[in-house]
Amino acid sequence: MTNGLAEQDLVGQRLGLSRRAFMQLCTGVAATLGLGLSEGKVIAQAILSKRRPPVIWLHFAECTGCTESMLRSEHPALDRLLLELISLDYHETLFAGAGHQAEEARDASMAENKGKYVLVVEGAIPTAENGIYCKVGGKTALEIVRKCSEGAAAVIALGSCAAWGGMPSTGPNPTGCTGVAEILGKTVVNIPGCPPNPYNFLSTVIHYLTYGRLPELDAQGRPKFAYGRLIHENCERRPHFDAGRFAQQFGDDGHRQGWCLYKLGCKGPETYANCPSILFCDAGSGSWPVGTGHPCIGCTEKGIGFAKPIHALADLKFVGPIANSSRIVEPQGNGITVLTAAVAAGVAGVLVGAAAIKATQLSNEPHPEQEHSQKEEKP
Ligand code: FSX
Ligand code: SF4
Ligand code: F3S
Repeated sequence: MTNGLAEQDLVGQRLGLSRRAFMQLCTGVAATLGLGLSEGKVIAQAILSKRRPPVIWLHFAECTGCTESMLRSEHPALDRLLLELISLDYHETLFAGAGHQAEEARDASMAENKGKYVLVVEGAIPTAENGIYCKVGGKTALEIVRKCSEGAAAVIALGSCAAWGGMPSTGPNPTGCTGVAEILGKTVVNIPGCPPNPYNFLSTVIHYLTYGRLPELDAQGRPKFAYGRLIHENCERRPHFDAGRFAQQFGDDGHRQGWCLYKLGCKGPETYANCPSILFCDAGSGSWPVGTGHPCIGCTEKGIGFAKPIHALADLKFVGPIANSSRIVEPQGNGITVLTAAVAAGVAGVLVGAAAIKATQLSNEPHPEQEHSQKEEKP
C-alpha cells in the first residue's frame, strides 16, 4: 500500500497532479467510460504499473486542430498526461527531429514493436490519382497509412477527417479524401469531432491500457461510451425545445435568453456525441458549441457535418424524454412480458403523441413569449 501511495506521488509529480487529483482523474475516466466508480482504482493501478504502449501518430489532410485541442487542455495538462501514458515514438507536430532522422525512428519503433504499437491517424486520406495530393517524405498518405497499419495492434482515427473524410471530403471533393477505415478495410476506432474531444481519446487509450482491449464500438466504429447518445438528449437548452421556445435569428431575444437553437440549424437532434456532458477546454459549464450560442453543426456525424447546409433543419431522430429524466418504466429481467409489452405500447403511444406535439411546437409561428417580447422591443 505504501508503495502504491509512493507510486501515485511519483506519477502525480510527473503529471503535475496531487495524489487526490490523480485519483479524481481516474474516477472521472471510469465515469466517462460508463464504468462503476470503483473501476477508478483499477485504472489508477494500470496507469501506475503497466508498460506504456508505443504510439505512432500520423498527420495527413487536416488542420492539426486535433493535436492542438489536446495540447490546450489544462486540468490536468492533457499533453503531459498523454505523454506519461503512452510512449510517443513518432509525431510530426511534436517531434524535435525532422526528415530522414524522424522517419528512421518511426520505422525502427514499428519493427521493434511489431504487433504491439497503436497507430493514431489524424487527417483524411486523399485517394484520387493514386493519392498524389498528400505526400510526406515522397510517399503518399495512402502508402504510409497502409504500411504503418500492417504491424499495429490497434488503429485509432482521431478527428472527423480521419474517421470519415471530414472537412477535406466536402463536395465536390476533388482529391478523393476519405477516412482510414475505408482504406484499410479493418476495424478502426473512430473518434470523430472537428476537433474531437481530447477526453474521449484519452479515455479510449486508458481503456486499452487498463483492459488490454478496445472499448465497445457502434456500427460506425465509434466508442459507445462517447457516441451512444444524441446531443439533443443531454442539451441544457432541451427544456426550451420541449416548451417550443426557439431563437429565430442570431441575436434576437430568444437567442439572448438561451432558447433552443433548432431553428437556426442546430444538428443536435441527429448528431451522436457527448459534447454537452463532457464539455471542452476545462472552462466550466457552457463551454461547448451550443452552450456558447452556436448551433451544433454535427461535426461528429458522417453525412451531417460538412455535408448538410448549416442552416438546414435537423431530422428529429428521437422525441422521447431527455436522458436524465426519470424513466416511466425501469427494465426488469431479460424477457418481454405481456405487461412490459403493454407498457411499451403505451410508451410508444406517448412518443407518437410527443411527435405530434413536436410538430405543433415546430411550426413557424414564434413562441407567444417571444412574440410578446419582440413586439415590446419594436420602437
Ligand atoms: Fe480534421 Fe484534425 Fe477538424 Fe482539424 O487533425 S477533424 S480539420 S480539427 O485537425 O483532422
Ligand atoms: Fe439543444 Fe440543439 Fe436540441 Fe435545441 S435542437 S435542444 S439547441 S441540441
Ligand atoms: Fe461538433 Fe456539435 Fe459537438 S458541432 S463539437 S458535435 S456540439
